[in-house]
Amino acid sequence: MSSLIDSLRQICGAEHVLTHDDPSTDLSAWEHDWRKRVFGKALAVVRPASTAEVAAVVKACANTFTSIVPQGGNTGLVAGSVPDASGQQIVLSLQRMNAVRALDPDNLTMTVEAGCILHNLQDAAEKAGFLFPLSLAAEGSCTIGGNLGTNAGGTQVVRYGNTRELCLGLEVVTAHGEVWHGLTGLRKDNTGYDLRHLMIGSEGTLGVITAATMKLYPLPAAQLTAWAAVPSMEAAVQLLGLAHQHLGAGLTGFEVMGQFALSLADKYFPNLRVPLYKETPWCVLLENSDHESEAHARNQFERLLEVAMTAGCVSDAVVAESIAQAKGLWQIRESITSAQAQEGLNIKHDISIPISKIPAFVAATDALLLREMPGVRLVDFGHLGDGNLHYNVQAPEGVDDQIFVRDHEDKVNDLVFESVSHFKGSISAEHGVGSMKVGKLPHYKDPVALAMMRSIKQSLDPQNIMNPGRVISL
Ligand code: FAD
Ligand code: 2HG
Ligand code: ZN
Repeated sequence: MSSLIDSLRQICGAEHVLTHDDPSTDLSAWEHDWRKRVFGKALAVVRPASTAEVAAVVKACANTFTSIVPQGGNTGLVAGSVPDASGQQIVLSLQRMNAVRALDPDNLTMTVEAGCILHNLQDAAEKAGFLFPLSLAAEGSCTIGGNLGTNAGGTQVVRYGNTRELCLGLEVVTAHGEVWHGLTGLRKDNTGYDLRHLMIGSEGTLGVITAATMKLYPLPAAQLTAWAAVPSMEAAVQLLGLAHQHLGAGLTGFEVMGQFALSLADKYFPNLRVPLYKETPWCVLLENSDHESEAHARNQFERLLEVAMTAGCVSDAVVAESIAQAKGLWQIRESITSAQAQEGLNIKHDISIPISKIPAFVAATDALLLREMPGVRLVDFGHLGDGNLHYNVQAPEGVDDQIFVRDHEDKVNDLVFESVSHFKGSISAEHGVGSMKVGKLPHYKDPVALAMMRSIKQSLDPQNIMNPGRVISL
């Protein structure tokens, strides 16, 4: 192996190939996942600075049958970006590849390297007078390469789609170390299979994304945020329908949050002052982006809330009066993951269900879990506008969280996934499969689809060196 490490050092520079041989180097940040569920051991952490270096690293690994775990910001929630415990896998960190290569205002695109932090891309777009709409709570540390690798969703999908919908072209290093130059920036291209869509969401199992051409949008003239108390999940779905009807393409966010999820935000972030949640089972956060004016947006919002209150699907509501207030409301929504982690280890699900079936799914699954495991606490929240719920399960009050997760994770997953399957949903709407759901996929994915996935993996990565054991087991 030392000859591989020597080659990697020649390719990237010795200071960018970190190993355990040097006792003063701490690799742990690259070796465990964000939630600290998985602690692996890397053969080396390799930090290339260019596409040519990535290609040379992959070639060197292919020559020695060494497997590669691509890593961006390491904020993934399914343990797909950290090495296993063997000490034989290299972590390929894209963090040094963080340049915005070009911004084309007439084509409404920017071409960026995979290691760019999402928040920096939002900033770069805004400085040029545009909106890059991908937005998620991890945006301060996740990278666009990771967003593409997982086809991340976030809070603006209801209007702009997932990362997939925002991507026009890719540059990819294949499992053989060749470079596919696919940064076309074209909105139409029907010259055969769309390999871009194969790579997006493949979680590092088919190749390494080194750069991407992403869509930009005009900045809206005004963005208004409202917070509504709703009496039931049925009412939240009814409000979504009204919001589509009244706001049209202006509806850029529609998030639902259950009372217990908000109580955790209140408990751990009291300065955020969570409104209206104590007297209602659910609250909804809505965003209206308007290309006319703030007054127009406010009028639309007020009319929507008036109609919703008359229909009985909103019991109370506030519309943010300032940008600071709007940011504060979004901060509450985005603090839930962290608040839940502070409450203790929990069992996460990022499921999707046809929106019309979500009320029945929640009622049935809540009842099932509470019957099977009395006292479990359900932290339900998420992107109702996309039919995507974070249906998270926390230990009963007073029960040790680590022991609860150890003893109940499998059973909870089975109960939730069976219910998802009954309601014709998906066991992962946005976080992906990683290593945490790989064993579940054969039960919930169409067998023909799974077989096609397997043959694609075998044909593009015959040595199975790209993030093996993630997404699909061979
Ligand atoms: P990593 O965690 O480093 O990697 C994720 C996967 O992508 C791994 O399988 C990795 O091998 C692969 N990968 C990384 N870079 C590349 C590359 N260049 N080429 C090929 N494969 C690559 N996710 C959502 O979808 N929506 C949310 O709203 C959301 N909110 C979050 C909030 C918090 C607080 C946290 C901690 C996470 C959240 N996530 C969310 C999950 C996570 O942020 C996303 O999955 C994100 O896209 C991961 O980006 P990353 O750069 O951290 O990728
Ligand atoms: C979000 O929507 C993320 O905030 C994280 O997808 C969800 O913590 C979670 O379960
Ligand atoms: Zn989410």
